[in-house]
Amino acid sequence: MSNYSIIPQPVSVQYLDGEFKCQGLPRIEKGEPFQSEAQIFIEQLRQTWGDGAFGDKGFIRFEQTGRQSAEKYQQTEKNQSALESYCLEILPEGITLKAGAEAGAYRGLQVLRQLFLSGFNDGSLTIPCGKIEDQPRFSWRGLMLDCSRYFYSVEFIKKILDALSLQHINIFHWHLSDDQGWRLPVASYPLLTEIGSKRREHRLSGEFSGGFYTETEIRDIVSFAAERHIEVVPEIDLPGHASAILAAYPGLGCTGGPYRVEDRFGVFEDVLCAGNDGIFTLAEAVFDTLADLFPSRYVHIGGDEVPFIRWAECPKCKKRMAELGLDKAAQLQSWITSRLAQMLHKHGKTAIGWDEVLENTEKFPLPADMIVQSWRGEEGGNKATSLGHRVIMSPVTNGCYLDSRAIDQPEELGRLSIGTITKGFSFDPVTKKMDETAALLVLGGQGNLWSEVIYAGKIAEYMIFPRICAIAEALWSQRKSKTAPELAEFAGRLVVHQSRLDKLGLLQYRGPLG
Ligand code: TNX
Repeated sequence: MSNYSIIPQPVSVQYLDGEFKCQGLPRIEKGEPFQSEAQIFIEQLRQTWGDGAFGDKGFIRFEQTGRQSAEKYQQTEKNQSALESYCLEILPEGITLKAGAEAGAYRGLQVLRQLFLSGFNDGSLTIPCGKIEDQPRFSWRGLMLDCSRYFYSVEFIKKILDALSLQHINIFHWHLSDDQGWRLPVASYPLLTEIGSKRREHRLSGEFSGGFYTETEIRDIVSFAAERHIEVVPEIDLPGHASAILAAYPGLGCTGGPYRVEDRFGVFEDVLCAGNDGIFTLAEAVFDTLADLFPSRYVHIGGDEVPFIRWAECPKCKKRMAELGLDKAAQLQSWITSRLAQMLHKHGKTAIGWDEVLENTEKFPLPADMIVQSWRGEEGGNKATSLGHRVIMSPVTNGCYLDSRAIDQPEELGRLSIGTITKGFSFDPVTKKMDETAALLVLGGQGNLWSEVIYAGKIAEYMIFPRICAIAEALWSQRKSKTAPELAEFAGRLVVHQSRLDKLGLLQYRGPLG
């Protein structure tokens, strides 16, 4: 190893003379601070190399520099990046990790894990000496995993979360409902999981398949993620993409059904009936459950791809429109969005919605604190920030859609569009149209993996890795210029990094960067 080849690129890397060398993996200092982070780090090393790999020499020491309390930095997301800053000093006599807070210690340890993954060979560790100082550009660096179109096991989700944290991904956006399956147990609505979690699977000759996560499993995932300083943001998609809800409770639709948990993919005309108060009773029960299970400050309420045709023809929806003084059925969506956001306020949560929530808001403007996730391009982000909303950028046009093909070849896995590694590397969540004020409203961005054709976890790995590495670099690294030599430099680091990901047992795309 002649250079570190860290992904995402740290703020500053300074090489020093000499090497840190030891037989076996180095021992780690016991005692405060950062014990929980150290413990996870040891488990990660053990996972890769087994118990026998630890030697009795070498040393990693932790230092806490001027404690940064989360409370102090809570006011703005920008300042939160200070909580994730760290400094690593690698000298011949030992390694020192300095951080002000636990999150920073974890990020620093993941960089060390990267250096171990490439520097530990044949039972001995060699790392060039140097000093790394680092902190993130954005506080929101996410991956969305669609667990509705296909259901993934708890073990698989943990594997992915652990691997994501190697590149400092800190948000797991968990898509828990869609037309093809409902994954959240809600005590007062048992049919959501009894009926809504299973669908016909044509790949298995029409057998019913699916599943849901139990409360215990959800808490397990949330705490597994929290130990890795990843926040889990649940999404329940309302009022569209709701076939699974309607199959369970047909009275919540405009026509009364019959409905089925969809076994096809696309956008369906049957959505929750805007004239039926029962949809808010259901939402309240869902939000109660989410508030109990997820400590996150945020709940994603979806809002994408809602056809208005049923509302336009439904007597109950027409009555609602008249009561509210609306001129078109589409405006019912913004009414629903603002009610849901207010309901979440009572739980102390902030709503996030896909960029469609910006539309038809003439009568019911979006609640000021609502966060918009731009996906159809950058326009949603531009418009939302111009209205003063915070945004999460994950435009399909900029390499953020991991269900797209990594290269434009018919043999490649994926669908709908092309999302190359180069595009992900070049992605900047702050668009050219945003001024300085708008830029301050950009929390960060995400890679999104929709799973219509991702029927196995192994395929999901291939779609996520290594594209998420390019996206993580775009979200963490301070560098905004993405010229050809910079891409070539990234490509060099990526070769080294992919061999690390191999050691974690991940199936990866290895074709052209595009
Ligand atoms: C659009 S992105 C959707 C999803 C699909 C995806 C396929 C978004 C908010 N909605 O329902 O799975 O396209 O790329």
